[in-house]
Amino acid sequence: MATMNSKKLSSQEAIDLEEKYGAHNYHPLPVVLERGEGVYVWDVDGKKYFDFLAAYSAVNQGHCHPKIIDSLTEQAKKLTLTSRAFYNDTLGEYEKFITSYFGFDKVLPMNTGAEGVETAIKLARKWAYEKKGVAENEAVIIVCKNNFHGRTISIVSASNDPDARKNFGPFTPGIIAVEYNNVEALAELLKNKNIAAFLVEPVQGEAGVVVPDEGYLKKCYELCKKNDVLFIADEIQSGLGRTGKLLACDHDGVKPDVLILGKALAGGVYPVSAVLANDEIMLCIKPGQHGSTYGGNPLACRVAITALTVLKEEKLSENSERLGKILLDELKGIQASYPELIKTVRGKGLFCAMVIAERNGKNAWDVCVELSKQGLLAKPTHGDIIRFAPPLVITESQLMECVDIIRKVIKGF
Ligand code: IF1
Repeated sequence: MATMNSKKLSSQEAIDLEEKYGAHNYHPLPVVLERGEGVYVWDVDGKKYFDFLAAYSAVNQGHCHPKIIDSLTEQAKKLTLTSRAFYNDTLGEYEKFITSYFGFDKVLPMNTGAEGVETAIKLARKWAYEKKGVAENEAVIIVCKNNFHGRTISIVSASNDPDARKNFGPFTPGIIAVEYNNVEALAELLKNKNIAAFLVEPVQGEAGVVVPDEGYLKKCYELCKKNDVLFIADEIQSGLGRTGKLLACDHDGVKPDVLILGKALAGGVYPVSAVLANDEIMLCIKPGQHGSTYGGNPLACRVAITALTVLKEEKLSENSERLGKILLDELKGIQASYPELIKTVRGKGLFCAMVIAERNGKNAWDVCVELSKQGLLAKPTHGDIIRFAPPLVITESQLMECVDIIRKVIKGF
């Protein structure tokens, strides 16, 4: 009997395997992918799709970018992991590269986005006790309502999403929530002298690409500085060109005290996250107080250097800004033609979302299933929101092909 990894699986066989042997912690669209290149992915039957999710902004550079794959394979044949028990010839070079790329003194390398967020929370607490003088175990972190920062216990302790929290308690104390895009509400909470940090997504991704008012981030940053509170930007999804600037904070000219990166930091080929800060904050963590087996491994470093280089060389932030304007205009045009189906569209750069009104029992999921049949992959979030976030390497003509598919599917509803 042919083993599974030699016989070509049919879509249904692949789905059945996941159903039988995998945890049911996702509900994927019924599409089984086997290849990706640039803005395209192919399923096991050879059907070609535009990938308008880009692995939740992890493949901003496009699927299997040749330069990033070359860095991965070249380093993989040399040295993949030393652990941090020893030095190696790659980590220092990467640390120098990424800290000068974003303008910070130091970087703490981790693997997943959630680990990056957890690291930033630990840094903020350490700084609050050792630099701000908050009484031990009294430090408080302010997060925004409808945030998404990952799936660990401390991070879901900061969530107000019932699916993220139900029956995962008890929760981590010292975290309070403020309404997003509301400066006055933040000012009120900052009167508490035990606040260590304000943790914010410059554009809320999972909440459905919620773009705050112009100047919101700037005003929050100034309030944090006035109250000796760290401004922490979670740019894991909004960063690295996604909103049309290198960082979403750049739209407001804000330089965060702590910057968290992930996803496209490795162009979709490897889990790499990073926390950047200046010495006054970063040096609060001493040897042996934080770390990770794979954090900063040679493979991750080489891939991340190339992923960041590609971002700049191919001017992907600029492409995202230019084509994002076109995409938003086109989506607004479709909304104007079908106002009864499309409640609103919003976005920044190639980070857009469409809010679908349920009609004749059809919802955003049904729209996404039909989009997939027409060759465009997108995924609904929170039931009625469809996120449109293609790889930033997309061309204008490819974008217009996708707009035509979206218009055709919406018309069909
Ligand atoms: C899933 C969406 C969810 C993130 C921000 C930290 C993390 C993420 C702003 C954690 C991760 C991923 C996780 C993935 C689906 C996707 C996601 F927002 F992108 F759509 F879930 F909300 N900060 N977002 O967006 O990074 O630990 O995953 O590397 O969990 O289903 P991670």
